[in-house]
Amino acid sequence: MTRILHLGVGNFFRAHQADYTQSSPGWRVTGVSFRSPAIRDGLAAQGYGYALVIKDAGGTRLRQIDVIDRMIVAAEDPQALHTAITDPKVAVITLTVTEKAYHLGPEGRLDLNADAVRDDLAGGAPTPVGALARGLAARTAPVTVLSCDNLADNGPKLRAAVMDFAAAAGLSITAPVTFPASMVDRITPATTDAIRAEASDPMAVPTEAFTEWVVEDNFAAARPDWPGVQWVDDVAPHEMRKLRMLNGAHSYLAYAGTLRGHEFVHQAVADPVLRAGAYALMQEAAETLPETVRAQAAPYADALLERFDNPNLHHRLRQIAMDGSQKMPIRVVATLRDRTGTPSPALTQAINAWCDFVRVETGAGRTLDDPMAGALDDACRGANPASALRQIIGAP
Ligand code: CS2
Repeated sequence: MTRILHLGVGNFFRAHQADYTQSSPGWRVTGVSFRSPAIRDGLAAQGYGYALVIKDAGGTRLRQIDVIDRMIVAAEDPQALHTAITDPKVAVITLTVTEKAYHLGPEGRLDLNADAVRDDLAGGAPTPVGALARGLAARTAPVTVLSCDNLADNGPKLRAAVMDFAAAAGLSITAPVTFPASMVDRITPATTDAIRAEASDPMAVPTEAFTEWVVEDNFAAARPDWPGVQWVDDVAPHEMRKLRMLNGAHSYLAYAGTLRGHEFVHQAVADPVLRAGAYALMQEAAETLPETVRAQAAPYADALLERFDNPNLHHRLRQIAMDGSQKMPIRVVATLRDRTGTPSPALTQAINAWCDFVRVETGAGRTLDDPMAGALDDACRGANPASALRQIIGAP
């Protein structure tokens, strides 16, 4: 059996990469949580299997996933994580640790001053990047490290972060390692009690029927035969299409929708003002895409609206609203910058919606679910909140 080591066993991994691996005989997965034992405990109590609750407008289908057979909680047992990264039976290391866990500075390099990174360098709790740097430095067998997070150029960015950590820690990585880029897509809400009851499974994961995975074909060792994956030389155009159109529109709907009193994506996108705003944002984004994917943009926008309309998924706007300081630069600001000199009312409106959301939340005394909550709060208390907030996300 060849192994995948997956860092960050949240709902998204369990709905997406684990589902593809379920249909790839010969591969098993070791899952890693960094801090909380909750997912390990929940999965271990039922032999690591769980139900995917797949919902589209037509109804619900259950699919049992049982590719995970071991879990490590890094905070409890950092040595077990280190040993797993060095294990020659592990041919692929995948990651879904969210944007903020890369600790990237504005230049796309590792922020060596981030608290978690400093702590890790000083021998404290392992971060994903630090654990990879240390483990890869101790490894000899070839391995592929595959980022599955919503970042542009996720592979090269992860590689840069790992190399920066290794340099700062005085480590050298000599094993053949590649860091292909990938674009992942499947809308996956948080699990609710209703979902657990529906599947009679406390660890069930709700998701949509649609799924997409585009992967750079640059593997250093064995490559799973994941069915349905599009293997390409250059992921960037696909990543831009998805981040700027899907995630950009999602973030707009999350902020503007919450401000207009909606709770779920399907409700926000049924609001004519927001539907028009989301569609216009997708069109502005489409105009920035490379020629190779331009023709796909119009049908893609229509398909996205249909996916957002899914009345059975109950995707909470507040889930998408999390970590706006990390998401807005990639999903909205980068698009706006590429359009400098061209009017971009929909993208501008999305930035205004985020600023208004942050101001309303902090004004109401609610702590933002964002790694920059402190700085955002300070910005709101200053003399010119709108400009201070825009500065934080690098908006023009
Ligand atoms: C969402 C994404 O929470 C969010 O920020 O925009 O998780 C989105 O659902 C996925 O990227 C879809 O593939």
